[in-house]
Amino acid sequence: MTVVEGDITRLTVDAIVNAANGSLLGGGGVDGAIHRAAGPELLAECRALGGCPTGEARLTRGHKLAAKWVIHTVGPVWRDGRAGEAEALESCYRRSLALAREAGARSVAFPAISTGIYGYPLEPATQIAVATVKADLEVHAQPERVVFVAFDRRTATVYRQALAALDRDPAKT
Ligand code: AR6
Repeated sequence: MTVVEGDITRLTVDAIVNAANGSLLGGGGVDGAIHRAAGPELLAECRALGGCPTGEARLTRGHKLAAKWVIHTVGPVWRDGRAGEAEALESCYRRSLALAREAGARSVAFPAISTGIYGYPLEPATQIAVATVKADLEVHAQPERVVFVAFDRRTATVYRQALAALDRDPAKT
């Protein structure tokens, strides 16, 4: 697991994860950036999927992206933390990794799902991201590489601290 600061659409990995909405028909944030970079064929492929429930994920091709696959997952909208947000967010990471594996993706890049427009507080969302991915990688041989893509400095710092804490005290998560 590594942290990269930048634009997920520029990464050369087998699969990138999109923080989508339930319609899968595009939106703002990272979703908008991925659709712009992949081209209109991505939207056409998404239309045929008929949407995706919160906490689940769907696979498409990457079209004009360097990544071969896009895994669209629908994170929870933050309400008060007692509406199942944590379970839904954990499920996004687990379902995305399972789809990546089915597709044979050896490297996967995740944005900080739900922490933008959907308002999930960054620190707890980051804990869920790193702990869920770590647990998955411990029991599966693939993917071999997971990159957390931070779009801004603060997000990168929080991710780096969370990974460093895992290294210091692996039993905690
Ligand atoms: N590369 C990497 N990360 C990015 C990029 C990028 N190009 N652009 C934004 N981020 P958000 P959400 C970061 O709002 O909270 C859409 O309209 C961003 O800074 O993209 O899950 C969908 O259609 C933040 O850290 O996703 C949904 O309606 C993180 O990606 C809704 O937004 C997630 O922010 C989903 O909201």
